Amino acid sequence: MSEAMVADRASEAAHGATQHVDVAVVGAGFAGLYLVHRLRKAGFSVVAMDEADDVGGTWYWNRYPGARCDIQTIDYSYTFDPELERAWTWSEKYATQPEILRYLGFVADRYDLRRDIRFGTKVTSATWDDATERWLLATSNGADVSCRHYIMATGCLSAPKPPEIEGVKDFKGGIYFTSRWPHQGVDLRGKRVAVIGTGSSGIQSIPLFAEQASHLTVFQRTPNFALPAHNGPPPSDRAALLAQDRAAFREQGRWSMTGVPLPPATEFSFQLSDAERRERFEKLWATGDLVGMLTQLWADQGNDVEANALLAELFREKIRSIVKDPETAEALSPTDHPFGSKRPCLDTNYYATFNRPNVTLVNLRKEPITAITASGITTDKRSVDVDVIVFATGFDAMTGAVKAIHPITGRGGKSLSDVWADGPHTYLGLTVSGFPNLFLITGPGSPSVLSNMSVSIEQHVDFVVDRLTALREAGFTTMEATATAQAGWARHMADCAPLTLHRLANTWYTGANVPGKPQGVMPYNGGVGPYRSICNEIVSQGMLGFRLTGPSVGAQCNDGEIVRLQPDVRLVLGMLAQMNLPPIESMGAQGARDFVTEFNKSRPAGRPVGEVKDGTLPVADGQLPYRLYRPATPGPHAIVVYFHGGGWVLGDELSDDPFCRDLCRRTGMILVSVGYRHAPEHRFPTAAEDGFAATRWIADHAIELGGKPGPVMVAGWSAGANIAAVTCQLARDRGGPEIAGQLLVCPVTDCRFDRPSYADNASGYFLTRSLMFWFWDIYCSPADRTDPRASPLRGQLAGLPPAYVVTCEFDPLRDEGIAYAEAMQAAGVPVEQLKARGHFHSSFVMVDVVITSADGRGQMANALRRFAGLPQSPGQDNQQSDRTNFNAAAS
Ligand code: N01
Repeated sequence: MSEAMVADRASEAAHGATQHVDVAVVGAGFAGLYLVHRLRKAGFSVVAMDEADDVGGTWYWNRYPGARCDIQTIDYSYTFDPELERAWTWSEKYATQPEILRYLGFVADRYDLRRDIRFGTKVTSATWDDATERWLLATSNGADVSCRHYIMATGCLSAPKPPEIEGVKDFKGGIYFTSRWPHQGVDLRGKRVAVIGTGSSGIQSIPLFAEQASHLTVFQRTPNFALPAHNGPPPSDRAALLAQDRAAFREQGRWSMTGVPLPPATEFSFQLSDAERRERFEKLWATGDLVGMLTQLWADQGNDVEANALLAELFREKIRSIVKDPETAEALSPTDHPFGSKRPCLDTNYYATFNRPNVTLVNLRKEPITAITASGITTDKRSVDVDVIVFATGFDAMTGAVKAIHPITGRGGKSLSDVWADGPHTYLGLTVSGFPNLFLITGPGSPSVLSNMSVSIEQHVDFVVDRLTALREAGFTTMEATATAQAGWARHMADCAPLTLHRLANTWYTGANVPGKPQGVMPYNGGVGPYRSICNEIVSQGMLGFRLTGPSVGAQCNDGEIVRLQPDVRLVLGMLAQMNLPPIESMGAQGARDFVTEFNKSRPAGRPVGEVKDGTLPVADGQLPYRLYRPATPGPHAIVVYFHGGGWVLGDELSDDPFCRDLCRRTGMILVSVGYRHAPEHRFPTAAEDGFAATRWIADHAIELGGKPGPVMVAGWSAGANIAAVTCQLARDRGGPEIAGQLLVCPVTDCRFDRPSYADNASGYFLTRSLMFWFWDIYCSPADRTDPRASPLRGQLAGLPPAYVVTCEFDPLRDEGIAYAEAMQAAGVPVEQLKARGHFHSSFVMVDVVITSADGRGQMANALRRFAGLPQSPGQDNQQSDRTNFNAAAS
């Protein structure tokens, strides 16, 4: 932009005439600065506004003693310009607030950004004008602004939360908020100081307050997990990695789950001994790496309550070893939330501070604050007189940062506050249906605060500026998320919930810290890399979910949902696609078997059960191997006879090992996985007859196997479910054994291939139509296929045992599974169905890989227990019950 234009704009602002720009930005922090830089480079006229007197955003306001970042500064930096990276060197592993502020000032100077920023200026309202297709902004200082696009770079933690305690105004001493710390600092020497709040701000500042105050009283409602930062110079190993290949290092961060290039742990908690787990923990404790502690101990630490409880206990041990007074140590030990579900803190001497004679901890769980008085703070057990109260009570996070700033009125006079009355609704955390040309940088529904913010900010800014540029080139003037896309994103966010334990804590992530705020996990927990790939896919699919309009080009709307798969299924399928495997059917039977054996070696080992025992059982013309899984609980147990998947050609009694272990643990029953014989060596009806014979033998030898005598259950997956279904028909017709119930997971039930699921899911979901053709060809000649022992849907269905039928949306076998369930029901068989949305054929057997299928396996386990006449197992049926499991694991 020419100097003359800048001068014009400045004079417009000064004289109160409306300032016309292409893009207006609120905020001059990390996001706002990069926006101004990129928009300008792309040729847009831009103005940014910030209430503060200078750049910095959150780092301008949060100047309390001890304020630092908690992502290593090597990662918490801009990466868009290698020259900038070379021009700035951080002095510490976790930089202090003054250094970060200096960095942002340096960036502003380097790119001459301040000339397009109006400081000391608040936007007081924003209104969309349909006629001009522009946003009109009223400001607190100088000219109003008219802009085509309006971008909120307001940060996630910029609206401080009120203290919500009676009597604050009566207090005669000094009151300070960590989030609005006076620029000139506060002299606490010799003062009696109270701090309310023990989140990151409290935990960082308390040790420094304690060094100055004559006495410090810490009022703690919820103890938090804190890890020593061990601050110092940036670690040489990571600096060397960066120096070695800066571009690769940064790219790895962009595609990682957290925005930090650290490989996640691959071994599971149950694969490590106590000593190994402790060693890993001690190493990270000594390193002081928060992201490492959150991701690198064991693979299930972030999504499994029991695995997480092991880690939480190691933290509590540390607290007990540092804090001398046992009662104080206990009060400081978090037990009400899993580690990582609330933002853990990085500290310097936090726990040791409570050994100082001038520091007292007041546990508000035992003695709540009743009031703030003229002289101090009163709980229901004591009054503490103080000279200063520091509120480290946090923020109205994510939505407060957008809503609290000013009224935003979109299309048709709709207010954003009304639209968000029951919680934030967004598409990608970036746009809101009904609010054209409005963008939220790192808004609710994007990885934002669950990631390295600098990486997420750059990704959002790049996405927005690239889209605005493409829009301009194509002649479009508006861009708006559709209602369908937005609803789909909400569903995808809900689908992501089981991937982490954030839903189990009452935190600012969920809105629970603000009384009356609607609750739900607000940031996207599906990972930075996956989120980036979704954004890219939106573009490659012609701006899926956006309506674009322009005066000369009309309207374009490619409506739809961007992610219909479960989030982890999407990742698994993406990885399989990247492997570029030849079709399994091209490998030949033995080649395919070898492939499956090799492939299974890389999956997570199954979880421990009481006992695993191999044996053989007789059938008419030979012996079949089996593997028995016994629960750790005292027997005798009910027995489930299990048939593995593999299209009657592949697999064996070990090939569904993790699934069998999981069902054994969840049901508390014995699983006997049968090694029935395969085609082409043994074609139809060998597998079917083996299944029946094995079930009869197992039922007859239940007591020998340590099981309960009486009816057994049968279960199977895919072709194994076909055998289970056939076994139930044969047992009914051949005088037993008695079967109490059948669990059929993605069963093959018919030899017809013209149901819609065969067309819908013909390829791309691992089990393909052509693979099914191949299986059928190897197993069974066309003439035999209508035999109910091959196609149980064609058999008599009355009088079969109760069934639980599981089908997956993205599976060629979906419709025949549903058809079998419906036909059995029509024949009077009690049937329950689980139609698994977003899942594929292998979802339920990929234990500890497809995390979102765990809930379904819990439901299957409860179905088996119902068949056996056993009470329902608590904590199996839905995610809510994770709370119950968490409480059990924590106690
Ligand atoms: O705020 P918080 P914060 N009576 O909400 C307590 C980032 N950050 O400013 O947990 C009594 O975490 C509240 O108790 P409870 C970081 O992402 C980063 O500390 O609601 N107590 C809690 O203990 C962080 O997570 C850094 O029961 C009351 C505390 O106040 C986020 O900002 C540094 C209360 C608030 O903790 C927010 O951190 C600082 C009441 N009425 C912040 N109301 C870095 O290191 C609230 N509390 C980068």
